[in-house]
Amino acid sequence: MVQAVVAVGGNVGDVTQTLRHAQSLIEQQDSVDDVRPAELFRSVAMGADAGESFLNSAWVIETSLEPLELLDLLQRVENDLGRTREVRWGPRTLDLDLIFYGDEKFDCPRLTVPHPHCWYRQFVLAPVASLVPDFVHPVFGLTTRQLMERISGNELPVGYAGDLADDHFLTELVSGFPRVELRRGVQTGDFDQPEVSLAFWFGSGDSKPKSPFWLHVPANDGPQFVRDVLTAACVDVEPVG
Ligand code: A4P
Ligand code: MG
Repeated sequence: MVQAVVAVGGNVGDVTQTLRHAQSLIEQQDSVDDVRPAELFRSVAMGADAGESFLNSAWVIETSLEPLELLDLLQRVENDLGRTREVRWGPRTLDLDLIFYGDEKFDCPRLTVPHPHCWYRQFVLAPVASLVPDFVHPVFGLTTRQLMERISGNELPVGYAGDLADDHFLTELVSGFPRVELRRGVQTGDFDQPEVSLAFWFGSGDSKPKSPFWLHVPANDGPQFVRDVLTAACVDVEPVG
């Protein structure tokens, strides 16, 4: 048996009910021993077309399924419970993302584990850290609680660099995010210090520093990408009482 961690959420219909239903479908599988859910959190939607606010939570699943078999199961349950895929990051009844599969690292076209975007998203980290606070992220070497603390303090230090980095553009953009403290000219090694929580690389992906905390900003959708990451990192999620 492996302990897998799944981030769950939705923003269409009765999400609490959909999540309960999804959990029961997973629990019915012979290959699943146990599903342990976190409490629910409400979060501002990340993504220009994402719609209303989300309810997010997480599950710890004890399973004998291999990683791709588990992904198949999660996608089957998403589809059975009315998930459609018209818009990337669009509104959804149910999203089930595999965050951790034990402490394995896995990368193929259909599946990357640990989930490559989990580390800057409060709507993933808050429920995951409430379930498995001492679990160590296999790539970052930090516990889920430490990852949550990195982005949820009073200030969020954000670095940026790269040959296309534009000070004016970033200063304007982050003005909507009061917790952000901009640090320019950041170097890869700065991530070994606690001074920078996340950093954007503007320019070719080939020249991007290798540290996993760097986010490569896509040339065609830069402003929206930065806004989405900052929304996920800085806008606090609220437990639903
Ligand atoms: N895939 C690769 N790795 C994984 C993984 N670890 N877990 C592939 C799950 N799927 C993985 O996903 C697209 C493809 O990613 C799949 O075919 C799978 O093979 P999808 O579920 O079909 O589409 P998606 O959900 O739109 O994409 P994705 O990347 O899962 O979106 P995100 O990153 O989950 O963003 N705002 C708030 N507040 N709360 C949210 O939960 N979620 C999203 C979706 C946007 N805004 C949100 C929230
Ligand atoms: Mg998904």
